[in-house]
Amino acid sequence: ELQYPDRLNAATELIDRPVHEHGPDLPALRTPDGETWSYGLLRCRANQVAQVLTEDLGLVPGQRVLLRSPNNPWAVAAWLGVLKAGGVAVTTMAALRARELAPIVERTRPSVALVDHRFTEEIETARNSSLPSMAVITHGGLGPDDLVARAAAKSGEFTNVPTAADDVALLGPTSGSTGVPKITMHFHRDVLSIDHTFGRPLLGLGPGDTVACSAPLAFTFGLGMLVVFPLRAGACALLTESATPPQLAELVERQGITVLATAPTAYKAILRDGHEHRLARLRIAVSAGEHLPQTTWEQLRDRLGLRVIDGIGATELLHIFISAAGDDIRPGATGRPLPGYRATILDLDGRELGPGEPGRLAVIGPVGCRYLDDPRQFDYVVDGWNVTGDLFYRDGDGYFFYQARTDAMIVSSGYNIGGPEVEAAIDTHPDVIESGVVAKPDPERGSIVCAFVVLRDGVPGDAAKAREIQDHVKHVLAPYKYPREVRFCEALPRNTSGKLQRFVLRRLVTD
Ligand code: 3SK
Repeated sequence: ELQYPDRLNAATELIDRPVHEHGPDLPALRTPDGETWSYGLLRCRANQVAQVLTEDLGLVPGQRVLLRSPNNPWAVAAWLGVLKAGGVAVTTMAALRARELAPIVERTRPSVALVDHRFTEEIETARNSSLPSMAVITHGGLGPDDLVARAAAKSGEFTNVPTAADDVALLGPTSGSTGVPKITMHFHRDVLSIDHTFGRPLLGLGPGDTVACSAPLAFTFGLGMLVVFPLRAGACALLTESATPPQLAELVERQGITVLATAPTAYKAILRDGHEHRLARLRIAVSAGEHLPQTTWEQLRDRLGLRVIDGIGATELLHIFISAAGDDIRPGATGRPLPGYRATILDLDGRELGPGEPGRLAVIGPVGCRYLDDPRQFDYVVDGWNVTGDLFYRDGDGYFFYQARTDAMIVSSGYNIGGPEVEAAIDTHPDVIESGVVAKPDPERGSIVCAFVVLRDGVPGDAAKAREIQDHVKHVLAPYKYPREVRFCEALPRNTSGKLQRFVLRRLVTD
């Protein structure tokens, strides 16, 4: 059982305490082009952000601040500054379009948005349609109103708001299998508890480590790996705005990375292209976001002696809750629950199933699953147990084995993509009558988004039309959600009450 004091501000533990313990000069953040922020500089910038929020923008504790940026040092300073000011960070991925941002803005009602200056257009569109009163402040731009200029005018000293351990620190939107985002709520103590359950025991980071992770900070996998775990340990994080698998491998070699965290797709691509020698000096490799095939794990072990820490996590529970590491590895299994977590397998009526019987994975632990004002809370959280959309079975020794998703969520290269959301985007194309979207198994990406599309009479379903539909989706939604395969058909399979029979489409893509 983890005990925290009643008054707890996670930012105090993540940046003020490390400066106090290790001094201000240790490197905290680095970028591939050579920028380095020490712990002292990061603390100063975070304090300045907190001052700008409270003094210039009138933020009061409990108000929400939307964050939108690729991974860079100002994004980390903004996140820490919000927590220091007692605000609630609403994290959004830079790739999201106005159509995806608008429901998040509407549901979370932030007073302020701190946005990388290259990513303002879509958030301004969402603001104008959903919450005109939200102030949009850029960072990294040149104007006098930019956060960087405003921060420079502040002293860099700030007394953190003494939030309660159970005050909300973070609102993390999930993709939602129905296309309507659910907004998960996490407390200050939750942010620290993932370090107790995963960071410290499994990574054992220290000031000599530099961590690289391909996940965005807005995905809690990235937040844990690049902010919470390294800062708590006095380690350094390499922040990359984007990196393909070969670029990631090169960075690992060139930047002396000791810990790498990415999705199985990247490990597979690195192995396929023969770049694995670039990972030779890694101390630890972590894989999450999707199922890691046993062959990929074995190839990394055989070629490099690297025993990848595989894990499954969820935005709902902030980070990884089942993992395999060290010698506690059973081939083919995702692993066992981390200390502090319990997991079980349920049938459709919520009854517990025995070893070998596949069913829905349910998890309970120190991080509770809470959705912001959402009746789906009662479907997904039962007696404190988070009932996931993953089909697993367990063996007699308590190892959990992944089988499939149980809902319309598609997990591709570690990204969660709601099938109905992609269908809705395709259906806005003027030549489309309707569409059905399913996951197609893919050796590289785990799954790809495959769309079955019914076109208007007389419109030819050829390669040019498929490309046009793909470009249309990339324009309407975050580009990673586009259907990599488009198949045209006369009609979609529906049951007698008109419901789309996705299982028929799934059969077509797996046969
Ligand atoms: O998808 C996952 O496995 C994951 C891992 C860590 C944190 C969050 C998530 C969703």
